[in-house]
Amino acid sequence: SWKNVHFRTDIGAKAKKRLSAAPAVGIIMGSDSDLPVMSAAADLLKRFDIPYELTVASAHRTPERAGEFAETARKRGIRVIIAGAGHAAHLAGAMAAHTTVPIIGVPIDSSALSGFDALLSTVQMPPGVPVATMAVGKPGAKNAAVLAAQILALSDPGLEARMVSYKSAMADEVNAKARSLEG
Ligand code: RP5
Repeated sequence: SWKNVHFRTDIGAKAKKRLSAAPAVGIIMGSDSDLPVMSAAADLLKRFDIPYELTVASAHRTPERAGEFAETARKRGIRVIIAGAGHAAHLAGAMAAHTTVPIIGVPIDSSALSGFDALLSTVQMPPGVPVATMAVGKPGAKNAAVLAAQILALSDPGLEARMVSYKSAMADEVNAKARSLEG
C-alpha cells in the first residue's frame, strides 16, 4: 500500500506518532532522482508535525500507478497532494485529472532547460483543472509544504498555531540579520 512508503528516517516519539497517524498529505514525484528536491517538502511537513506519505510514480512511465495514487487519495484520507516532476512535467496535471483533492505542483529543475519546461508544463493547466504551481526547485518544494500546511491549518487550530510561530521565526531571523548588518 502507499502507506508502506512513509519515510522512516527518524525514530523519535513525535515521529512515531506522526508515522502511526493516517497521512494527510501525499507527496508524489516522477523519479527518485527528484528526491533531493522533494525531500525539502517532506522535511517541512515533519517540522509541522503533519503525517504524510511519499512515493514515486511517473505520468509517462507508470501512468496506471500515478492514476491510482490520485484516484484513491481521498479514500485514504489525503487532503492535499504535492506532485513534483521535471522535463515535460505532467504529473501534477495527471493527479488533477483523477481527483478533487487540491494539487500543488513543484516544477523540478532536472532537465537541460533548468526547469523552465517543467514550470510551463505544470502551470499551464486548462480551465477547470487547476494545479497550484510553486517556484522551480527546492524553494518550490518548501513552499508546497507551507501551502499544504496552511490549507490543513484552516481546520486545525493546533497546526494554525504552529504556522503562526513558523512565520514569526522567519521574521525573527530576518530581524536578527538586519540588526547584525546595522551593527
Ligand atoms: C521526470 O524526468 C522526473 O520527474 C525527473 O525529474 C526527470 C528525470 O527522471 P530520471 O531519468 O532521473 O528517472 O519524469
